[in-house]
Amino acid sequence: MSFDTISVIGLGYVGLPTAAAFASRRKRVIGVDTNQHAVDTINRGAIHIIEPDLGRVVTDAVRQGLLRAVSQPQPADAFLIAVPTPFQHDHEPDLSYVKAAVLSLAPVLEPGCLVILESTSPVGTIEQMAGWLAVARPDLTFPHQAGEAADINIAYCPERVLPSKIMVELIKNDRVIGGMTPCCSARAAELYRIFLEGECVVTNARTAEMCKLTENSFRDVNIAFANELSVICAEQQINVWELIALANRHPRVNILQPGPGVGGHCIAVDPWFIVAQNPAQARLIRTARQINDDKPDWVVEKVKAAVADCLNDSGRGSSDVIIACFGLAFKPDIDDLRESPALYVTELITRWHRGQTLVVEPNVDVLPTSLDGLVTLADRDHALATADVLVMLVDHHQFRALAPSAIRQRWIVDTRGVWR
Ligand code: SAJ
Repeated sequence: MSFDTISVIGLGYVGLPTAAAFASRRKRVIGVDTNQHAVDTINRGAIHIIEPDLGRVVTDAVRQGLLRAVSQPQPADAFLIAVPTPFQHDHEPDLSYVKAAVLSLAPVLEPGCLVILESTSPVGTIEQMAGWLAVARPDLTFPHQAGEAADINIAYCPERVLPSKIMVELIKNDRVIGGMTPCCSARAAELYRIFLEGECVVTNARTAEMCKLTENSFRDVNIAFANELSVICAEQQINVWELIALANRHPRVNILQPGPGVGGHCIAVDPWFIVAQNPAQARLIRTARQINDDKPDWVVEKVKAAVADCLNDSGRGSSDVIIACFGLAFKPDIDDLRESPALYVTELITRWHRGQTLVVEPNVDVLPTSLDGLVTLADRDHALATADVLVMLVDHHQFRALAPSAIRQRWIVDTRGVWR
């Protein structure tokens, strides 16, 4: 069965670009989202998220009648699920969005349909998903029941795109395809080849699920190594960025960069899925998570020490000291504040600092509610002219571009090595 109509469930940072990519290859695409604002915005040909090049592709697709958004699934030849998989308070994965998406599409499934899960998920989710569908649709057969002869094909094909480069990475990156049977994998590969320039690499569903978790855990562990080095180097009065640059001259050493912690909704979350399923074995992965999660508190201690020095030297009262925090986003040159260590550090500062706190974040116009009334959104030059203590949290290009002569402050906590 060919793929004339493709449905993407979840129109966020992954689902909407994927829907747009299929539509740009002249496929009919039905996007589904429970967020009515997202549905209305997309149907106007606009986008509700910030991502380079996405707006143009969505506008074209909607104008040509190839992409439309709805709030309930409709019949299609293939369904791709790209909904969030956060964790709960105990770090256990929360599959409620995946389950809701699966159950919402069950009524419109027909023999020959392909169902793909793209959301980052713990090992075994695809088998669980097939079980939910089998209960919802006893009139159809699924791969765990009928193997290659099943009415419905199911595969796990994780997304791997980097926010801010999604429209390029979606097309160019290789795609791991984990079908429940070889036939499921073959059909999933056929679907992605509609827009994919990278390779489709076929494996089984469990390996594909673990592969996604492994990629993000690898990065988390490596960032933890850099963050641990930064704490050690502070004790030893060594510049960690110089140290890493020197060590990376070795042909087999490639250390990542320390920062105020690890943010976003992927790298700070996904390793916990491995830990939750393998608590006794995942020792390094858990420790890396803890090292990265502890880093914001360490940064706040450095800010407290800088303010104490400033008070000693200037003889002023603590309420006269102005702190300026540079950056709130979870990484450079984006507006996404989810799980942002920079935001967390700023929140912690406002809990003890008695003086004014300025925030410079060129990518947002409105402060998050957690900072409402506690800080002042300031422009870069005003903050540099008035603040006593500078806290560099996110190396946005506007901050990297600053000449050293623009910075007169003596008290600087630079978590990104920009103003070293
Ligand atoms: N970070 C550092 N030091 C570094 C690199 C990153 O502190 O050297 C921090 C960033 O500042 C940020 C966090 O790590 O707070 C995560 O940023 P990131 O750029 O490493 O990754 P994400 O979360 O934007 O996207 C990741 C990507 N995964 C990998 O690179 C293995 C992306 O390909 C995935 O598709 C995405 O997670 C996802 O959706 O899972």
